[in-house]
Amino acid sequence: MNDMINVSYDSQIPNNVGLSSDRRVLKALKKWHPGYINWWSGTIPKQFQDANVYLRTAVSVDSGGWAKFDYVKMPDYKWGVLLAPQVEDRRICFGEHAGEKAWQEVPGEYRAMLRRLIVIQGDTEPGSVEQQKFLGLTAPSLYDMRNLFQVNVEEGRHLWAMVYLLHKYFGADGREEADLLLRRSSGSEEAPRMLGAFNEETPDWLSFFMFTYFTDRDGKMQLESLAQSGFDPLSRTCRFMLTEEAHHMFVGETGVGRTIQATLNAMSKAGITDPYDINGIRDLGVIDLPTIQKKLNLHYSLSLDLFGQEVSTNAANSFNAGIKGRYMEHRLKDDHRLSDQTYTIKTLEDGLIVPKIVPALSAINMRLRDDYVVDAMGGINRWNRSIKREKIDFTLRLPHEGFNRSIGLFAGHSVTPNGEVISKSSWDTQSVDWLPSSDDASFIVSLMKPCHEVGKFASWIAPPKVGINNQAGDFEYVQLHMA
Ligand code: BYC
Ligand code: FE
Ligand code: FE
Repeated sequence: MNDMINVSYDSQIPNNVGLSSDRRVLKALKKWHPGYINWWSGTIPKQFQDANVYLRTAVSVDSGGWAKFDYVKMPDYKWGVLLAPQVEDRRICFGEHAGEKAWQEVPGEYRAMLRRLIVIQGDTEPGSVEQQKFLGLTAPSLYDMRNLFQVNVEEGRHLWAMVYLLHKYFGADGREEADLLLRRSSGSEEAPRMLGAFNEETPDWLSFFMFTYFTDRDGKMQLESLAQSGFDPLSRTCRFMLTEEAHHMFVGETGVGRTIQATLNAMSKAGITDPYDINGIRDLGVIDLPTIQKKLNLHYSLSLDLFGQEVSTNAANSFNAGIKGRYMEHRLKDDHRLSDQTYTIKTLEDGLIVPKIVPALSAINMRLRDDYVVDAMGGINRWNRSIKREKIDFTLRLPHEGFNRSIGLFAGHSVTPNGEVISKSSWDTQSVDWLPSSDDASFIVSLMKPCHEVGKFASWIAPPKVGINNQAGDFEYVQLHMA
């Protein structure tokens, strides 16, 4: 059993899938590797490729201690193929195959469906690195710069994880898809990334924190539901990815939290109690809370789009097939087939938002999104507690699910953050109050001055409470100037 846990570094690609004895896949991955390094070097600016970054590397899949921290140059990072240990006699726990043995190979009838989901998952990972590629240049501290690069190398590893599945289980078309994953590019006209949110810009660090809070959390929910998959290698790889994902959301939650804290500290010092004294607050070199709310509105609504249509036959089919389950499927107490159950969604009828009862099977995407909203509330409540502690009269809120949507039942409609349906012309005049305006954007960008001095932080963000791997406050997380 131990060889399932220990990682083999005997070949170029650290792995616990016995790559060295799988000549065919090893060869395919070695062929793919230069293209990957080429993509990485072309994405992350050169000066950071040469820096020593204090990174964690996955060295085992043992839940007790899977990571090792050390200085690494990013192009030398060991992007490995790591799957959670195989569970003996694992059974499919939902859909029409419930109770059957999990598949170790791809069932022919589900090949296209599985490949599509793996490709979509794989496509988001490099997409996010591309979106974040210039942020190193304006990092508010070396601590934050290190966190950015940690997230980036792990998203790179998640791409490897999907590419491994494509090479191992999907033959020639899998190889072709793996190549295409390096060919598409975030925001590109000709070959954009597959899902909307991964073609948006991440122009500043507050966007990065909102992205890792809201969009990486979609990643968590999608990985959780793929971790339920009857296709065992997919399940195992997603389970291990989830251990890394937790840190990405930590970076997001604490990043937004520290931004709020710096604002509160500056307001208190200057004796400002009105959170809407925008100019007074901005003059202090911090981001006012209403603007933070607008950034939240934007990234939340973009992330809701990632759950797909509220009513989806794709989702029903992949649930029936045992390919993609619900969040925590194994803990749910029902028949796990949903043959005659219902689920309530919201829809628009005659300009009003009303509840609608639909077959539960068709509402799998909606259900996952509802679970996501609950999950996303935790951090919001903690941010609000810190605002309350300073006695500032302001509460951050998640906007209505219909706000600013491009996918699903609300796409093409104008819905306020409070859930009021309004005309297109009212939207056009009022949306500057709800989404970052170009003025907001240029103000935030004006704060994005690099702060690369050891132990120092930019004005707009408070230092973290604890260091990475318990390092002291003056730890040099990134060594930029090499002798
Ligand atoms: N943008 O029936 P529907 C992460 C398409 S994030 C553009 O609802 P389905 C990460 C859809 O493809 C997690 N197109 O589809 C986070 C379909 O097109 P076709 C990524 C969209 O399949 C941060 C059509 O509309 N993983 O890991 O039920 C950093 C009908 O839609 C969008 C996954 O998403 C969109 N937003 O649901 C790094 C898991 N939404 O095929 C990484 C795998 C829908 O009819 N993917 N469409 O031409 C899935 O499970 C599903 O594909 C989706 C969509 C949930 C995304
Ligand atoms: Fe990821
Ligand atoms: Fe992530």
